[in-house]
Amino acid sequence: MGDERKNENKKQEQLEPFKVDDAKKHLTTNQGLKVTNDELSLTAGERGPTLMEDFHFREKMTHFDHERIPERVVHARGFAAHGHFETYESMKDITKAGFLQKAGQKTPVFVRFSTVVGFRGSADTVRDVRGFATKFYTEEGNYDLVANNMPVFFIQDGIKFPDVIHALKPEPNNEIPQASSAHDTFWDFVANNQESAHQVMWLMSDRAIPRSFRMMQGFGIHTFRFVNDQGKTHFVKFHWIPKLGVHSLVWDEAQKIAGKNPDFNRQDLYDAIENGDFPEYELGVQVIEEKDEFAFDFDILDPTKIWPEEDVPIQVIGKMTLNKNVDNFFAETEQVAFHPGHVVPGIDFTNDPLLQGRLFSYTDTQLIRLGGPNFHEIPINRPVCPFFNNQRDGYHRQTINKGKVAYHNNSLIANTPMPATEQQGGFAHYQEKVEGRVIRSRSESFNDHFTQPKLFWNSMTPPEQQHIKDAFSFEVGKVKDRNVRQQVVDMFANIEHELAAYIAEKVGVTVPNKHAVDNQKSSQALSQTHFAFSPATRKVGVILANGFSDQEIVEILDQLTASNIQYEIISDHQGKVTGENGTDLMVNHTFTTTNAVLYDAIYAGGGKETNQAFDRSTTEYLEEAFRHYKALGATQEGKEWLKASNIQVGAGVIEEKGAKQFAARFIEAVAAHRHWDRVIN
Ligand code: HDD
Repeated sequence: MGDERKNENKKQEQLEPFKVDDAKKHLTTNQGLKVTNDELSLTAGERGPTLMEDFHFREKMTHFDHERIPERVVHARGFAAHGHFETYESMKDITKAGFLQKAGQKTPVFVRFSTVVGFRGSADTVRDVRGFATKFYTEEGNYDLVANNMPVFFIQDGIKFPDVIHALKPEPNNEIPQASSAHDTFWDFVANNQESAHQVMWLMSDRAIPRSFRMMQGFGIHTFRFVNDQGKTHFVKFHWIPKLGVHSLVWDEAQKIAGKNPDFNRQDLYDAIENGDFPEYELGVQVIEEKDEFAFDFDILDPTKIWPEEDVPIQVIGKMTLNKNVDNFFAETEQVAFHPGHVVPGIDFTNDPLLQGRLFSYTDTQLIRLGGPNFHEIPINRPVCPFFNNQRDGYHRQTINKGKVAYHNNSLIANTPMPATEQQGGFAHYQEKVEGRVIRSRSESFNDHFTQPKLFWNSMTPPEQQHIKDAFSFEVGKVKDRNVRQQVVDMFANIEHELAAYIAEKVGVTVPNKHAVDNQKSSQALSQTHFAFSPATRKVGVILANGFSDQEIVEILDQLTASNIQYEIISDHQGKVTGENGTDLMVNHTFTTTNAVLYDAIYAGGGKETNQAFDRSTTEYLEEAFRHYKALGATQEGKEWLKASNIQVGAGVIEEKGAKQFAARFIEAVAAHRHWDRVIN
């Protein structure tokens, strides 16, 4: 256990010497010279010109002028945290990866979540794929699992990545719209690149508007290989499964949050970690034996396909816990450099043409973004194990390699640093036999673009299907070119006629003939209802006015805390609210500094001292939360507010007598996440 504890903290220990605390120190230049004044430039006379010899001014200004680096070309907006991964049981049988050999083994990790399309300063809650990139700092070098929160991708070949991203990003003539796929070029791309169908179904689903980074899955997407110490390989897909379940916002709410708090998802992750509510994700693998490579009715190398869990079950092999926020956003979150080609012995690639394309792109992008070939020396990117080779020099080199030999082979230092054998931990690429002509062509086995999107559609519950219909209607409805709208509807008629007909009607184009692919199968695991539901770490807005009934409220709030629900007290003024028997509670927000969309549920606790403005704000909060299918609770005067909002009890609207009974039912309603059976007029 001692050793494991040591490993768990190894990255933090490595980062420590790089940290600087400026508090209570003298201000100096970067050369260490103490300065006497930081507010006035050096001038010739009090009203005279600034002097060139003012090195302090020049240094301060030059550094400022160079503070920005290019944002990532995709996944520009992200948020990251530190943590560790714990292996549940030895995976020795199928992989020799060092960090998967022993139960209880711990490996430090750094995870960056992101949106794909928006610029660095865009909103968190846009409809988009989310990145989920994990760097495992293993004893054998860094292993990066550069994943997304959807299990398939838009394209099948890396060479098309610039095309899909150009279509998806803001249009180049006017740079509109920001962080949105709801525009002509994206949907034109979709209709003319039908391999995108499956990912687009996921993008139109609730998965694209996660409630929290803590409540979304991660998928390695590609088929990788596990290799054991006998050299035997298995095909493998990776899954992250959040312990809190998989939950999403509703679209109207997501759009409003983008204005009310564009940092909604990053704030949620930051706060959870600061509160000690460490997010946890289990790592699962799906494994296919090499002999079964062709046993499926899809090509297992095709990144637009999933392996249905009914056919290939997931085996859970470990758990990741995120338990530390970064100390400095730029140094850590912005400078971290992931790469799907960062592998360790025991994990290898396949011929998935998308993966092969990625293997080029990631180093290349860091060279421009981080300004040279030494980005591996930036503290967040360094492996925790030592590294030695004959690479030298380049911008911002930190390592001071001693000696005069920087080549191989040599005799001066006994031909070192020397390659390792596999037994010594050297990485040997899997010796796959390959042959073929040099061609630009794709296997026919990649050509079925509609059977699996239909499986996804079949697997959705009715509310999830309705959300997909609405999302398509919104997005395609934003497309100005009628011809593109028609092409999209015609394309999705290949998957589900009911869906296509619905969109056609909404976006004003012709309903296509029925010609959907024939697939009746469904997979329960694709629906978000398949995952955990829990009240833990949910956020409840509690509306109180002066004169609330002390005893009841205090008991209910205690019950919320006991279920690890976070609550904030909302009133019409800051400071405190006082109960009828003199209990003071601190107000967290006024009606104007927060908003109903920022909570999972609203509890109208009551209070006697209200006025018309108070009542109007309360009604707005309750109606908004009701429209977004959230749990609502009311006690005492709160019941009057509910009545004034014309909200009926039932379907997640709780009005129970007695603090204990109320709290129990309300907490249950919060855990349910949303109440889809509610009728909204
Ligand atoms: Fe990528 C970043 C995930 C296909 C090229 N990608 C990036 C990030 C994630 C992914 C999570 C952000 C990493 C971070 O937080 O710093 N990308 C994926 C997944 C893909 C995928 C799951 C499909 C399975 N990507 C993909 C292709 C290419 C790229 C096909 C190019 C051929 N991706 C990049 C990039 C980025 C990147 C341009 C931009 C910033 C970076 O690499 O570091 O190289």
